[in-house]
Amino acid sequence: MTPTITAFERSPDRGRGLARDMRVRWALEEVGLPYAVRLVSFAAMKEPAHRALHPFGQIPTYEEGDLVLFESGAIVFHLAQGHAGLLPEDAKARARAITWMFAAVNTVEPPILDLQTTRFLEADKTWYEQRLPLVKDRIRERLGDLSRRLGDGDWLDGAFSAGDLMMVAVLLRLRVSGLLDEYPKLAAYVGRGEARPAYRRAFEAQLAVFTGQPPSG
Ligand code: GTB
Repeated sequence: MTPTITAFERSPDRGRGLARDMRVRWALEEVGLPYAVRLVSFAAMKEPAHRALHPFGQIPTYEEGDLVLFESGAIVFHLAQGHAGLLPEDAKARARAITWMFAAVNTVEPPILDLQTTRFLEADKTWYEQRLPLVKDRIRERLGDLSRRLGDGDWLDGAFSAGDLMMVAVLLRLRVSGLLDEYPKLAAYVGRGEARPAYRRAFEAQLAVFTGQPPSG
C-alpha cells in the first residue's frame, strides 16, 4: 500500500529541504518505498480535516491504510522498523541507532530551534544582541560533544542508520548560521548524508514542489 505524506504547499524554506517532510521523504527513499504527497496550505493545516491527522495542525503526517502518524521522528522510526536499510539487525546495535534518533530530536535539535526562534521572533527585543551569543554557545556545546563522539567515523555507530538520517536532517538546519563550519568533522558528516542517492532523490522531490518543475534526473 502506497503511503501518503503531507508537506507544505509553499514551504517557507523555498525548497532548501529544511521542512520536516524532508526527513520522511529521505527515509522513504532509503527503504525504497514509493509514496504520494498531499500538499497543504497553512490555512488547511489548521482545519479539522488536517487536525484529525495531526493534533497540532502541522506537517508532516503519514497515512498508510488506516494507520495515521505524525511526528517526523516517529514516522522515520515506523519506516525503519518495517523495512530493511535503516536499522541494524543486531538488537544492541539497533537500540543504539534508536538512541541516536532520540538524541537528534531531544538533545541536539532544541538549541538549534532556540536559535531560529530567537532570530525570527526576538530580533526586535532590547536584549536580542545579548541573548544571541548565549544561544549560539549552547549549540556549540552540543556540536563539540557530537563531533568528538563522531571522531573520524563516517557515521555515528557503524553503518548509516536512521540515527544518522535524523541527526543529519537536524544539523542541516544550522548550515545558514555558519556554526556547522566551525566543526569540520560534522560538516563532512552532513555532506556524506547529503551525498546519499536517497537524500538527493528526496531533496529533488521537495524542491520540485517549490519550482513547479518535475524533479531533475
Ligand atoms: N515535532 C514535529 C515533527 O518533527 O514532525 C514538528 C513539526 C513541525 O514543526 N512542522 C512545521 C509546521 O508544520 C514544518 S517543519 N509548521 C507550521 C505550523 O506549525 O503552523 C518546520 C520548519 C518550517 C520552516 C522551515 N524553514 O523555512 O526553513 C524549516 C522548518
